[in-house]
Amino acid sequence: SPAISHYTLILLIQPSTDKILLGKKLCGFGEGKFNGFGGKPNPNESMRDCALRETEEECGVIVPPEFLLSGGTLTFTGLAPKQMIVHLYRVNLDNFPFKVVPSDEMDPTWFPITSIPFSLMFDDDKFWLPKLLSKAWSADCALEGNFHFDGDFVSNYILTHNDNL
Ligand code: 6U4
Ligand code: NA
Ligand code: NA
Repeated sequence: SPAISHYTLILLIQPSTDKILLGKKLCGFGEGKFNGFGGKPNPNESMRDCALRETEEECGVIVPPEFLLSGGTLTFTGLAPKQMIVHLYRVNLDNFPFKVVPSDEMDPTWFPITSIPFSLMFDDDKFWLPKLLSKAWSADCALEGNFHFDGDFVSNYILTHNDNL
C-alpha cells in the first residue's frame, strides 16, 4: 500500500466582513494557486501545533490555540506513490487581534466569501470549501472528503469524490 503523508490546511475566515484570507502560493507544489495556509508537520509535532506554526510562518497570523477549530480530513489518492491526508482547520478571525504579514511562500489576499476564486484553486476545493464556510458549519460536523486524482496531478483532474462531505 502507498505511503501516507499528513498535511494541515487552515482556512482563516472573518465573518464580520464576510471575507476569507487565502494565500497565493509563490513556490513549490501548487505554485500560483490560491489556497489555505498549512503544510507538513515537523518530526514529533502534533497536527494542531503544525497548523498554528504554518499559519504564523505563511501569513503572520498568530492564532490562539482555543480558536483553532478542527474541520475534518480530506484524503487524496491516485497521487502515486503516496496518499495524502489533509487535516482541515477553521479559524474565526473576529475572535482575536491579528496582523497579516506576507511571506516568501505565500501572498495573503482577502476575498469576499461570495466570490472565492475557485478557478485559481485546487479543483477539489469547490466541493468541500463551501461546506466548511457555511453558517451552518460547526466543529462537530467534521468533513470527511475522499478525492481520487487521475493522471497527472499538475493538471489536477478529479476522477471521483464522495458525496457525503
Ligand atoms: P513539503 O512537502 O516538505 O514542501 P510543506 O512546505 O510543509 O511541505 P506545502 O506547503 O507544500 O508543504 O503543503 C501543501 C499544502 O497544500 C498543505 O496545506 C495541504 C495543501 N493541499 C495539498 N493538496 C491539496 C488539495 N488538493 N487541495 C487543497 N489543498 C491541498 O485545497
Ligand atoms: Na507550507
Ligand atoms: Na512546511
